Amino acid sequence: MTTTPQTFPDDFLFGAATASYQIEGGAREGGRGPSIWDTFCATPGKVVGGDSGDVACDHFHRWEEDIDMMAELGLQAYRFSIAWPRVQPLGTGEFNAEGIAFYRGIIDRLKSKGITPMVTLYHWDLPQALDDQGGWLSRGTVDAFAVYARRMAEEFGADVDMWATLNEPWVAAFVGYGAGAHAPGHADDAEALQVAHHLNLAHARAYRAMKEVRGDLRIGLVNNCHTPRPWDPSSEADRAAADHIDALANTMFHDPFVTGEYPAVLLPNTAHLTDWSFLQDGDLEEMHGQVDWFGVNYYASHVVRHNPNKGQETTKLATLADGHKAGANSPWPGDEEIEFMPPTGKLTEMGWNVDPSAFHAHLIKIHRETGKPIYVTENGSAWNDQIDEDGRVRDTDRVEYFHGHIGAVLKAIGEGADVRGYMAWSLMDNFEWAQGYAKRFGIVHVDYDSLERRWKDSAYWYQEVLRQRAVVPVEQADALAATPP
Ligand code: PNW
Repeated sequence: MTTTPQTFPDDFLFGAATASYQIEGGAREGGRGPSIWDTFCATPGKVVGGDSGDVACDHFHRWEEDIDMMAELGLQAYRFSIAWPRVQPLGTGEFNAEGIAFYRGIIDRLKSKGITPMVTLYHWDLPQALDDQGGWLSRGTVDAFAVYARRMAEEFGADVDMWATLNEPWVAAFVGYGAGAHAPGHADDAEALQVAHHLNLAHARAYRAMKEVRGDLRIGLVNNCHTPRPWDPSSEADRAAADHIDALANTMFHDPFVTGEYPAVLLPNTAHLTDWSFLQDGDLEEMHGQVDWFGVNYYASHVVRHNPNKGQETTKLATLADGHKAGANSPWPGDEEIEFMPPTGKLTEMGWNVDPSAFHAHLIKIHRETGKPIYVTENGSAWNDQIDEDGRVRDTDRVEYFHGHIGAVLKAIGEGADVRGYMAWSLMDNFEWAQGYAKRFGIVHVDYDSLERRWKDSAYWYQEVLRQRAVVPVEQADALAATPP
């Protein structure tokens, strides 16, 4: 019999997360080179509203006040990413001193406020020059990434302990090269599988390179998770469908680092799409054991079933259910007979469901399957936020979402899962990739004309969570926001 504790452990880290391309702007300043997202955004029809990260939240110019705001919120940690093309414009060769100085400033200011930096090396903004040479399809990019990672450890390793190599390789590979809904916009199942493998190899080589600089860096890999449950648990075919999605979404991005193997179903289930000749002798050995912790990004849950008659309509549903544009290409190689059931219940602006119990189950699963420390590196939701006449953003839906999900983390900890931190997605509204600025995930509202930041009710509520280190009741949000401390 386990009971859920009342408060979070003393060493549990509460914070918030962002990513470089989503907040920085300054796309052509400070010597930054172009990235695949600059190119993708400039391609008509790829991003809602033709939006781009050219200005975004203008964090490039406002980072000092943004960090002051983090301190006011009471964040203990801040997860952000380094834009590779800002520190190494072409992805190979010369590093850019101005870009390195920008992140040096951020890290120093965070530390001066007692905020622990958690640095992600790759949150999807690949230098365009590398894409011109094949991007993640090429092993040249894998090796370039390790060189970049080593240099970042040399520059910042004395001040930053917590590092994540890649953010969500599933999205980078299967949405970027499979569904074509993210940069670089390829739509090819075989390519997507090759890229997924190369990303895993890139993590392993970066891990080793950084450990050579400082052996006690804590280096993790951040995975988004899908929680595919079989529609009919008594159906073997539905269970196999769920296993296939679990292999692509989750286990292929942690098993190699834990057991040195890919999940058993992965190669047979995709053999009709690729011969896997990109998986070379020694690759899995290189990956084995090369991780200190896993990041879990959780948003929503999924139910899948086997459906041999799946037609165009359900393919559309499958992609829509994951928030992607309806289109011919799915981000799930080998899903010819797998159908994602439409989400039910209250849906967020992304069309995603709200399911804290699946989050709890996933934390337990990752704990059991990997035995590694876990950090929740992203969790949050997009809603149709409105500024009221009195200037408040009463984002009660977001408070409820956080309440349920932070509660799920505490429950998992009570049951023995080694969860050591929680980063809310996101610190502020920002560029939501293919959805442009239309979807708002922030606890802080951003006015994209004035670039003014305004705390939503959820920010005041989260501030109180951090103060009490407990799951503050939803009902208190209104009073907390009405009379800020
Ligand atoms: C994550 N899916 O992206 C990213 O890490 C963030 O940059 C992003 O803003 C956030 O989640 C909200 O979308 C995802 O299709 C994109 O399952 C797509 C999926 C999951 C996460």
